[in-house]
Amino acid sequence: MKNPKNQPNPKLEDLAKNTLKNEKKSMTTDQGLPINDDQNSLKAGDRGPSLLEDFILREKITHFDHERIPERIVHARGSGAHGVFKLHTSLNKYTKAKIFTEVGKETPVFTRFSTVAGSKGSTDLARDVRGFAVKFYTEEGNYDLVGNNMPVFFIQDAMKFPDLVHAVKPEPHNEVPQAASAHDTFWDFISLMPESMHMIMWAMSDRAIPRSLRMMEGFGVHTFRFINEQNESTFVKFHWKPKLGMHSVVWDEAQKISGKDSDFHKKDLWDAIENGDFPEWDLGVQLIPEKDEHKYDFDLLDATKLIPESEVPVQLVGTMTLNRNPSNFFAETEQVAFHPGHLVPGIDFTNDPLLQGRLFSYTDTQLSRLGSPNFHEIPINRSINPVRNNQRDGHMRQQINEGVSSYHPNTIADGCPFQAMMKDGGFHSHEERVDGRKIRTRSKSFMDHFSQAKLFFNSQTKTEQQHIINALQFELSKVSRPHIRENMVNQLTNINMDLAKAVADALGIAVPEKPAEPVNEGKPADADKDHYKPVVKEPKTQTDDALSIIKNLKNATKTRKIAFLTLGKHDGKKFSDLSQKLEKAGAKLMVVSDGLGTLKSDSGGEVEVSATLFNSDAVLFDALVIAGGEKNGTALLSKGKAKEFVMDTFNHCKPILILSDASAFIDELGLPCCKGETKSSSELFIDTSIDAFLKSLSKHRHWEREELI
Ligand code: HDE
Repeated sequence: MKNPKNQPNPKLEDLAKNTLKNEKKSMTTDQGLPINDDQNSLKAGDRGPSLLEDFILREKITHFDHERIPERIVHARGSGAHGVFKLHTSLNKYTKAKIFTEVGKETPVFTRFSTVAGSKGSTDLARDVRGFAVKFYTEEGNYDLVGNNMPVFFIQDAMKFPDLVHAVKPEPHNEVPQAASAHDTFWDFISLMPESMHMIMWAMSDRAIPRSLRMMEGFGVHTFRFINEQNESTFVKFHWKPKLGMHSVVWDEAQKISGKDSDFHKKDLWDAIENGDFPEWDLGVQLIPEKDEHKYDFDLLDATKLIPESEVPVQLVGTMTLNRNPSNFFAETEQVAFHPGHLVPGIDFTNDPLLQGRLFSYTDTQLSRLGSPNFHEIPINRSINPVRNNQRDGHMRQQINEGVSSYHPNTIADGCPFQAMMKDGGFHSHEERVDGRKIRTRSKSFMDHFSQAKLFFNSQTKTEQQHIINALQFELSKVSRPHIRENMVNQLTNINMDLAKAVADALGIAVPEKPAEPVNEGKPADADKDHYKPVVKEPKTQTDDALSIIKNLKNATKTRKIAFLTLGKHDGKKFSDLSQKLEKAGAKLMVVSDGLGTLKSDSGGEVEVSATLFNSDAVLFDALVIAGGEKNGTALLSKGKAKEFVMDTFNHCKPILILSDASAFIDELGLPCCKGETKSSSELFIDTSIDAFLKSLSKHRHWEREELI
């Protein structure tokens, strides 16, 4: 099914009004004057100087000169899509927000995924947190859930955000490295901030290198509040769970994809939507009654903590489907302005000091990025509930307010616009009781920095733990100042001694016998030392399976891309069997050869080549089929690129299917699993039947192969 691209989502006609199709009409200047010559500037004589009078040239060049707007300070690189959110379970006991109470209701959404550290043109496959921001266009106004693909954050208080971002961004003297945390300033900062340790476990895990934006979870991160009709509050954490399950790439693959196709995620999302494979996520909530605020061994206001799903299960309430690509990247994905403070009645904040700071930052940043307090009038940001207030004028104002009254109260306009009663949807902040001293400090309940880092590490499979170790080894090996590496290893000793030792060994440094005294420089100059002393303790829950990707594998083959590598005549019957079975499983078989065009099979049939060994690469596919036929085997062997293709697929633990007798080729490559063994024993890693191959495809990767590499 093709995406019905020109059908706007319900209630977004407003956006559509601003679109301009390429019609068969003449071009005009910005003033609507038809242009006769768009090729030549106005000159004094045919070889003479250009004339200042040329208003057409000046308008065109001036507009061009001003095409760029400042990129986002963080989350600059993004990919967006339109869709709908459909509720299947009412939460009306907890919230009056209509998006979460009216079962069956479809709310239009625009979702933007992003990396955090890199600039707008940086690679999609950076090891990084991913932004996961959803704008719900509700009848009660826009609601933005501006989250990430990891449920916790690096810091506890907004005050430290500029420091964190300065540390991870390219170093200021030479603007290096781009979109990478593997450098001194990042690890210098982190090694002094034990509160970052839990997030570091996530950021060094495979979550930071997703296979696809469609295959990652999303989280609201902070604890929010739901408010019901009785004005009762319930704490809530938001989760997005991808229907395709989670899937990540390996680090070597990520680095290669960054070179081969740095738009890998952007294109993957776009293509899936164009092909009608609409990505879907279930929205889940963890609900915590107000009375349980202090029940946990961590503070609900601390954004470096999650609530284990084993303690508070996630209840799924609805599904988001992304079903339409933007028509114009700049107009929609670039100009969309999210803000955690874009709320609807029934949802409110908590006093999480990270969230509180964000409530200031997002409007402020739009002012410099989009240039005007009228950024809400840009089509992608418009509320579908008409905007009526006494805010006026400013740069690029679109709305034409009629009448003479621009104040409230008034009699001249019959008191309009009037304030909405709460029963009619007027927003009313939750009346939380607050009294305290004016004080710049952090609650003592925020000082346990290691227990959830331990919980995360303990909850991973051996393979995933090894990936975390590998990531830390890689990152810290790029740090040039030895003391930073040592500081970091010392912090790691408080998470897990084996982890610290494995990292230290790779860095050639000694690891302390027992956990080192954790350093905390994230404290005021005159701080009471005991107050800020990190509490090192064991997590109450020892493991939580929800934290592992591998333990939550969904047998998903849908939208997987499989390379069919052939250079000679392939077995036509096997090819069609295979492509039919894969198609049934929702996967796509793509022929890779040494040139484009069509290839003949041994039975005379023809197949179209999708990619070549030179314009593509193994890292851009999920699995590999090596076509059979003796000639094919010899031909493959003669190509270094073909060998590299197979080796990479093998080393990245992806399923490989060898059709009939390409075995000479495999023997020659000397893949560890096959060396000196008979062909049949190699089945452990290389499947030989289509059904077995499909099964291994749904498992994503053969991690056991990593031990052989
Ligand atoms: Fe953001 N963040 N952030 N952030 N953030 C921005 O807003 C900020 C934080 C997140 O696709 C900026 O429009 C502060 C946590 C996403 O457009 C800026 C703090 C989480 C996006 C900003 C945080 C996020 C942003 C930059 C610490 C996960 C991209 C451009 C108090 C819950 C949204 C912009 C998009 C973007 C500030 C921490 C998520 C500068 C001050 C925690 C997904 O305003």
